[in-house]
Amino acid sequence: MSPERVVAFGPGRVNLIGEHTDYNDGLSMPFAIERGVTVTATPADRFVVDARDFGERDEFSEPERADGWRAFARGMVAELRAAGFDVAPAHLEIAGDLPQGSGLSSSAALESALALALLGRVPEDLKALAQLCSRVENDWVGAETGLLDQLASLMSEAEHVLRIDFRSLEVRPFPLDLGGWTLVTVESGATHSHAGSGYNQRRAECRAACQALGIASLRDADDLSALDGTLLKRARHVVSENARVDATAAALDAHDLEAVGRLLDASHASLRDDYEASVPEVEATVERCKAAGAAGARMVGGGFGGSVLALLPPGVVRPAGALTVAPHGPARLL
Ligand code: GAF
Repeated sequence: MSPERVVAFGPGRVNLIGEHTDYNDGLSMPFAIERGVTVTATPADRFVVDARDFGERDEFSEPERADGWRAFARGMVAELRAAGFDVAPAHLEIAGDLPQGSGLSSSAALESALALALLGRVPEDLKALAQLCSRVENDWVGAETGLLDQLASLMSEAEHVLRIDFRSLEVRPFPLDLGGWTLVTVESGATHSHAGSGYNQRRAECRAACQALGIASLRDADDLSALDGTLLKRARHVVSENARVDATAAALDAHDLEAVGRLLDASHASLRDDYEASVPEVEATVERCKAAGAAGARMVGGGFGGSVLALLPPGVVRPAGALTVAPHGPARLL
């Protein structure tokens, strides 16, 4: 770290479409939003981490295991060092305007801000950094999440969604031209944590479906007839969601936002019925958005709570509590 004070910002993300596809070698279309997490680092004798938003502190010299929010900074120091980076002790102050557990990826926002603050620079290989952030979440925090949120937080571009192919790891910016339409998120009021939700169980079910089909990943699945029950439903969601990402790209190309709305609705129905990742608060929020005139509305992120993303045609009044979201730039030093 440079001897001076470093301030780093990591944005949260919204995923336009392509949910629970990242750990299945599939397709997604996320973008970074304006809100996120800021980490201020100043040199110190040992690591002191202040979580300003909830008034808690962690202190350590060498990173050992810890629960909850403490696992992030400890894991980040350990993983950066394991990757060969020189990370000096620092006082880290964390603050943000992204509600925790809202499904807008406060975790990846924190990870990318911590990484840049501890490094004091933006490294060249952002995909490798995304993978490192993901290891922090998998191995230290205990959530078996994929790479979606970290790639979105670290590689987004203003006015673009990222079209990500998780098999090739190709990340391609794709213009998001909504004309007079707007995207909003509405918190359902049910907060979630990946480590404590059904998320890890869904991953295990996808692995079991692959085993039953004799394939390496659900990206390779075409014939699902060997499956039934729960595994059939999980695999059907992943296969149909990948197709919806392609269809959304085509609809955006054709400036057909009504079609994008229908695809958001179909994504939600699949997440609710096949992936069984919804909860009553999310259902009520989707209904509220649709009743307000949204062309499409769906749960965003891992589910089991969190926020709903809605696409509003021109002239539709934003539902109460809605936050307008648009693609912003990636994690950066301020
Ligand atoms: C969460 C995870 F962190 C992502 O990796 C992704 O799986 C997403 O849920 C669902 O698409 O945000």
